[in-house]
Amino acid sequence: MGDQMLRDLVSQVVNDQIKAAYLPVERLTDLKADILRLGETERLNGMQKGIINSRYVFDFAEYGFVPRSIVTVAVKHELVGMTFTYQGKRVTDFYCVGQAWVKDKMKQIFTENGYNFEYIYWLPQKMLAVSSGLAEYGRNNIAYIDGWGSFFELQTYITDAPCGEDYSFRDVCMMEICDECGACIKNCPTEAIKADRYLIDSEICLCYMVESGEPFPDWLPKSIVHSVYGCYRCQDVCPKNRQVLAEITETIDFSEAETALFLAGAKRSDLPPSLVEKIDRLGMQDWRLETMSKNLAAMLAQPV
Ligand code: B12
Repeated sequence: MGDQMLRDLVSQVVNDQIKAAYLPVERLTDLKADILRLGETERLNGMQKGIINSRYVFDFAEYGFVPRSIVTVAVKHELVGMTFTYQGKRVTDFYCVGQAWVKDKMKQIFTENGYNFEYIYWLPQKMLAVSSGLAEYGRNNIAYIDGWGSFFELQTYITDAPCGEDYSFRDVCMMEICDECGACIKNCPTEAIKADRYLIDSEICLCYMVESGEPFPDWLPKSIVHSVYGCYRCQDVCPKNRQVLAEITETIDFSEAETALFLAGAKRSDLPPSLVEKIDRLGMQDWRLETMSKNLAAMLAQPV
């Protein structure tokens, strides 16, 4: 009865853009052991040690209920092209648009049925997605779903709704195609993806520098910055993403005046309504606007 109930509740949000998988919370203990073992057997950088030892949540006491299941949800990204024009130059990019309503809707459904339900970002999301059968790792250390490529958000929740026995759990695995391909390794602009290990060197991954509010480090050639949002170099050469990237149909053009506002570091409250409408279409969060200026400046400084 219980496990059917959990599935029924989650199925209210599942559609062709949203997939879900479930695990009993005890399975997280198995994953935790694997993760902590990593700390002993792998050369982890400071970021990875910090995540494994201090960020990942394995103790749920603060949530005020005893969780019985973990629900992992994958929400397909809609890819929307963007162009920025400034002083005669035009640079292109794209944005991964999410579906902001999913988290609130899930919480509402579970709460209305008498269960506790909490979203937790700091769970090992890719590992949960892969071990529950929702996704597979790619060589670039992000997760892939057949037909969606790597363009989706992972969401992880705990609930006291029981999971039952009808779930799948497997060892983490990488897509077979990655054994021979190596395209992401070759195309990584900072050589963060290593041929001899599945973990990337996350501290030199361009995304990290692009997403950070800090100025670019001196060693980083600004000419490799190509996105206001992160880095796509390992994803845009991936054969598993070819189809999804070919399907981009909508593009939002930011005019000279709008691009100038971004370059000046304007906050949301400084933007005219027509521009707010565009960034809301993309679901661009405020912290993205904070890093926009430095990233756009680097993109626009490149020769045409
Ligand atoms: C820190 C972080 C980053 C860092 C470091 C990423 C990294 N790959 O190391 C930076 C800032 C660089 C980053 C970049 C990006 N990120 Co990020 N990031 C995270 C975050 C917060 C934690 C991931 C992490 O570093 N965990 C610690 C490490 C040690 O764990 P791990 O990488 O999973 O490694 C495990 C495996 O190696 C596994 N393992 C053990 N044995 C074996 C054996 C085999 C064979 C394999 C394959 C694995 C394996 O055990 C390890 C421990 O869990 C997650 C959210 C979350 N809560 O999980 C999002 C997340 C992974 N990021 C996400 C995204 C979208 C991105 C970007 C694509 C954003 C962008 N467009 O620029 C890029 C992709 C860059 C890349 N190639 O990874 C998504 C990924 C969705 C997906 N399709 O997988 C996530 C899940 C956020 C979300 N909620 O959607 N990210």
